[in-house]
Amino acid sequence: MSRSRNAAPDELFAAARSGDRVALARLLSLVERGGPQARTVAGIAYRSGSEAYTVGITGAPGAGKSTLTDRLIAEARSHPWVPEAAGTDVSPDAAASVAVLAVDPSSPFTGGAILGDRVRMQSHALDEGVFIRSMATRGHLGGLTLAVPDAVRVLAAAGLPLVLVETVGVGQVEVEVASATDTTVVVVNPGWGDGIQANKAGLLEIADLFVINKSDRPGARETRRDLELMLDLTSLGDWRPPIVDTVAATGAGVADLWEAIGAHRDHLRSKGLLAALRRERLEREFDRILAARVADRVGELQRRDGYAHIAAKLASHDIDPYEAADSLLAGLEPPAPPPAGSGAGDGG
Ligand SMILES: Nc1nc2c(ncn2[C@@H]2O[C@H](COP(=O)(O)OP(=O)(O)OP(=O)(O)O)[C@@H](O)[C@H]2O)c(=O)[nH]1
Ligand SMILES: [Mg+2]
Repeated sequence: MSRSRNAAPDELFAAARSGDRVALARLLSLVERGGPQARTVAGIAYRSGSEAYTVGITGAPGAGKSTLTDRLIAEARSHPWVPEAAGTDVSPDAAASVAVLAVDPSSPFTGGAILGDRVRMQSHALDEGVFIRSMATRGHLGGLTLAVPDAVRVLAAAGLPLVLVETVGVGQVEVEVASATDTTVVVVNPGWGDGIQANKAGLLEIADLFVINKSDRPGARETRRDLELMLDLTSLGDWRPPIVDTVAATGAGVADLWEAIGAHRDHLRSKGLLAALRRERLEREFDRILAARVADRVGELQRRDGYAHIAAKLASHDIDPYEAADSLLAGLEPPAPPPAGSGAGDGG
């Protein structure tokens, strides 16, 4: 156990692939913490080329996401999928495992909500094939929107074929995290206007599937009607998000939900859409990293001595704000290439 404390990342990966959960937890902690070690770990995971199928579960606080996730774990364990591409050194146990990432973008530290999530998923505490991990923002550049894909790739590289990502809340970051999955499940509750709230929060656009959880309460039919109406008004591709009624508290409807998730996965796979979707996602991730890097560089420029000089010239009306920005940004540009014939070229 204490062995993983000082182990190098590739040793940790080897251990994680053979089923060592302490090693896996350590890898995820490294990713979450950010910094050079996170980069090393994320790099190894990325280059392994391993992919896990990801299912995002999102919706308003208290909608029943964790209870539902707990039920989905049971479904996934009793009807495991064939892994996409587990490595040869992955133990069979790992290949039939399920990982859960409980993500709370709103709280910088592991707080009450996540503790509650853990409690709600306690029924799998003794199942070696279930790996539950909560994630909050730490030092990761670009926050959780970037840390979650890294974490997913670490899980995939460890041989886990399926990752359920529960995100708490309905803000922009949550929507981004939740939609960065292969299948996105949006959970709503019965009651007047819940479907409309989901629409307002931007959840309608990201949903591959709707769940009306707590259908034991009145209003489920009206909520379904609202959602259908809104879907009618949305321009959809060749996938119309199905709406599944569940009572996560009892497990009713959860088998249908698992089936619907599988149907969406089959749809993506059969049309070659899955590869395209992942590629698009990767490009977005690249753009985000780029934007975060540039923002870092801008901050750096603002802290330089030259900044005060430019600001002073701006204040005395010697330069206008655009010129001020341009002269600061000039520091971002790469050094000019050597003039032709200087001998520093590629020879020839
Ligand atoms: N009546 C009823 N209650 C439910 C159902 N599913 C969950 N609950 C209850 O709803 C409450 C919230 O459930 P959670 O699973 O924690 O909801 P959540 O969406 O994960 O909540 P946050 O993570 O805090 O956003 C709990 O008290 C559950 O027992 C259901 O189908 N019917
Ligand atoms: Mg929860």
